[in-house]
Amino acid sequence: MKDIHNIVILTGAGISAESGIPVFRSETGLWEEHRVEDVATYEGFLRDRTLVHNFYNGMRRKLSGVKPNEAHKALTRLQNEWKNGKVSIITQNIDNLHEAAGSIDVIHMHGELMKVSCEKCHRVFDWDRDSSVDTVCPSCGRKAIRPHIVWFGETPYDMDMIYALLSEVDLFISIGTSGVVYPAAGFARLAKGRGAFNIEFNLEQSATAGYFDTGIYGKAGTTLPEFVDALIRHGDLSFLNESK
Ligand code: BV8
Repeated sequence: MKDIHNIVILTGAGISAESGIPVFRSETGLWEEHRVEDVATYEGFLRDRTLVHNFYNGMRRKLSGVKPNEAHKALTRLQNEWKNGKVSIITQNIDNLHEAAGSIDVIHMHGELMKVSCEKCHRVFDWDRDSSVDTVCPSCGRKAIRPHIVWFGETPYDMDMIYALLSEVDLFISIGTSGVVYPAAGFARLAKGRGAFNIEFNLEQSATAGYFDTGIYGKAGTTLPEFVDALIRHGDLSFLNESK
């Protein structure tokens, strides 16, 4: 089993499920009663800005009552206690539960619910209240505020940094993602190409399970803390063989 130094973690909606935030892909295929193309594309925003502002206002209001769960806290422990290299967290989630659990330098590749940006001056602002078509940009004064969210067809944030992290990863861990949305779903293949050991934590096999050396299936709030504490204790993955 190879030496483990740099760890890269990718999280999806599944890590926040036990905190009470609904995941994206459910049986209805709807997303909080809306069609994805109406609320998660720029075209949808152009068609009905008020609908989209209110969609995210509703999510943002709910976030104030949501707490990080044991899976988020386990990643913070790993960041604090892993001494053999870097522990980087890349999330597809727009909630702030990694930060609320104490994790640092979290890369929000699909944006953040608690931020808005200006379509004119492109500045980004912390935002904990509702936004609308009448919201005035605190910097340039124009009514051009939008949710700071990456919609389908838009370029995810910090991709250069993400590719740099994946070029020197020894252990790639994916948690709570269905492996459907790219480019995030392609990270396991990139890590594998770098020679990393890949592990997925999910309820069931993701669409990209084939790029993982092993999967640990079950609720991340239970499976992840056990794994993280064993990894910190051993400093490597030898315990995985023992548990087989
Ligand atoms: C881009 C913001 C170019 C909104 C989101 C055809 C084929 C392939 C790709 C494409 C294609 N056509 C277009 C594309 C590209 C497209 C894409 O991938 N489409 C898919 C749908 C086919 N991607 C894009 O447009 C992206 N941009 O490609 O730009 C580019 C490329 C490279 C470099 C530069 C530029 C932009 C995508 C971003 C879209 N915005 N969100 C918002 O959040 O409000 S994506 C949305 O889906 C969320 O961000 C979410 O995080 C993400 C992924 O979903 P998951 O997190 O995986 O959630 P899901 O519900 O699917 O799964 C949850 C999983 O958790 C399940 O597996 C479940 O089993 C598990 N689970 C549940 N409970 C638990 C659990 N696991 C453990 N414990 C539990 N308790």
